[in-house]
Amino acid sequence: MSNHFDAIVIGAGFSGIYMTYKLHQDGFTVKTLEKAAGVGGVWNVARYPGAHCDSESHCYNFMFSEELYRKWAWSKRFAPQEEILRYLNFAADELDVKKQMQFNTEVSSAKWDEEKTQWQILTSEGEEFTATYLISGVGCLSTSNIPNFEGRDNFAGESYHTGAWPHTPVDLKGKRIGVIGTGSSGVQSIPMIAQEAAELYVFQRTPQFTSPARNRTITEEENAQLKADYAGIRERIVASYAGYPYVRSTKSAVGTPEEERLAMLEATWEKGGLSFGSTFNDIGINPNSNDIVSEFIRSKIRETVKNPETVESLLPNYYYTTKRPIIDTNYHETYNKEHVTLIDLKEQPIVRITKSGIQTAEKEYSLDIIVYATGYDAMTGTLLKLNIIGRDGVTLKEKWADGAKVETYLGLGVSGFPNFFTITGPQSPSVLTNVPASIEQHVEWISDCLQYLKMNQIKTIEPTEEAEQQWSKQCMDIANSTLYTKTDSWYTGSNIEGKTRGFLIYLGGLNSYRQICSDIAGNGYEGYQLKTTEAIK
Ligand code: N01
Repeated sequence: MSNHFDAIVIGAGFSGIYMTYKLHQDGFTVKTLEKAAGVGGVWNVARYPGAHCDSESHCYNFMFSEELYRKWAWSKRFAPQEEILRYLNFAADELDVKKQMQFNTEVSSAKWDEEKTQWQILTSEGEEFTATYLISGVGCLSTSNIPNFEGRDNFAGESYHTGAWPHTPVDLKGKRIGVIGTGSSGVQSIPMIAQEAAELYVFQRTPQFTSPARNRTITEEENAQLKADYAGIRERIVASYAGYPYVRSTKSAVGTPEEERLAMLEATWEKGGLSFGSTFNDIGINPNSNDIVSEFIRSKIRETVKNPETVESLLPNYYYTTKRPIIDTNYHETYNKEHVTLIDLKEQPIVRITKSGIQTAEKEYSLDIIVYATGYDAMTGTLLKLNIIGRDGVTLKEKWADGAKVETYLGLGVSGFPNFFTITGPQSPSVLTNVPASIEQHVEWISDCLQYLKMNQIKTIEPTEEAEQQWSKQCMDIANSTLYTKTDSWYTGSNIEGKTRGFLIYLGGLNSYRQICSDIAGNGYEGYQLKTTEAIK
């Protein structure tokens, strides 16, 4: 059997499933390679206790097919991991894409062959594939980050990373458990772990802003309404700034009188979900507006947490939303439990991991289990691990100089890497949107592009360096006009030791981005070099 395909897709999450389907529908031969044993991407591996999505379930799914949308009903406002994984299996089966997928297959390198104008893809298992197009669907948050604590391997108990949780049950009952990290994964898992643990120690470096999820069951009646409103929801998603079917606030926090402002904040707090962060339209750009909302959340934390010392340590002091906003269920309430202790790493940093637990500057905490909720090498980590080698033998790692200068065109392609596409790549709106909405836009744009190339007998497509530099500058200029770049976070890469600080997300809005991408395509793929077979000869 030939191992040559029109396209090799890497990853079988939301991106890989839809890309595979589109390519197959459009008559391209496609093979999708997935490291894990099944579809699901991050939802197949981040199985930690309490793992839920923070986008509302009715819009955290494929919207391109009304039939698919109508066939699936979510049980909860915010779906748990296992239900999302079931959904992705359902979608892959309905779209009949598993036949094109090969699981348990990790890409170890992909090299551009200039002479044959194709990619040569090798897997860890020693298989070789060739393909005209290489399409990455590896996601932005799929390479776990475990900080290099001294003595990490000496721990005699069990340790787990939230993003690589075992597929078999982990017995937490009656155990002494330490959780390091209080981002989304920590905040979701801590209340659940507390229900099982005999003693729970939370090792917190930075206190986080979180607002209530207020998760609940979706009634049959609501589901029927959501199904009936398919066209409306889709239209609102497509028109929206962030890929959600909600109308953006038009009110400024500083510009709204105090009484009205408080009432608005109370109302969105009660409503729950990520829309709390959008109560006003200037939280992300105006420090004074941000302070108002930040102080409102701090007041809620003060009201909730009883221990005065603990509460002080839990009060965040960065600009709200400049770290990924978190929604929670009983997170701060958990610190009122007798057996839960917060360890403020600003006061007593971790010195090392010992055989029996975690040694801080003050004392050793004896533990049976350590949970690393320490996040991901986001945006570029997984792409770089693929060992992609472009024209003239230049690797993506060299091109991006170990993160010093990550430049892409639209977050969709990289100069020097012909016929290579990245779904929700760095410098696209990606993680600052409802990600499936961004994925659909990218997959459809790539599909249209490949059809255009086929129709016009174009052999290779590649961004020009100039277009790439301009796009990267535009991304950075927009980011610098906001408060996002003022905080250390995985958005800026500062969570990874040695990674150069930047900001690899296009913040101009998914709606504007859609327009830019479609104008570029409409202008014959402006900013790209297109070469026909004749030109290559
Ligand atoms: O990771 P994070 P995450 N010593 O990077 C701490 C998505 N997601 O897995 O803030 C001590 O946010 C670090 O501290 P600090 C979502 O987009 C979505 O929680 O850097 N602590 C921080 O507290 C999310 O944003 C969902 O000072 C260390 C934590 O570890 C993204 O994934 C659910 C440390 C890491 O937080 C990542 O979330 C889960 C060290 N050396 C995830 N290094 C939903 O849909 C790091 N930390 C709801």
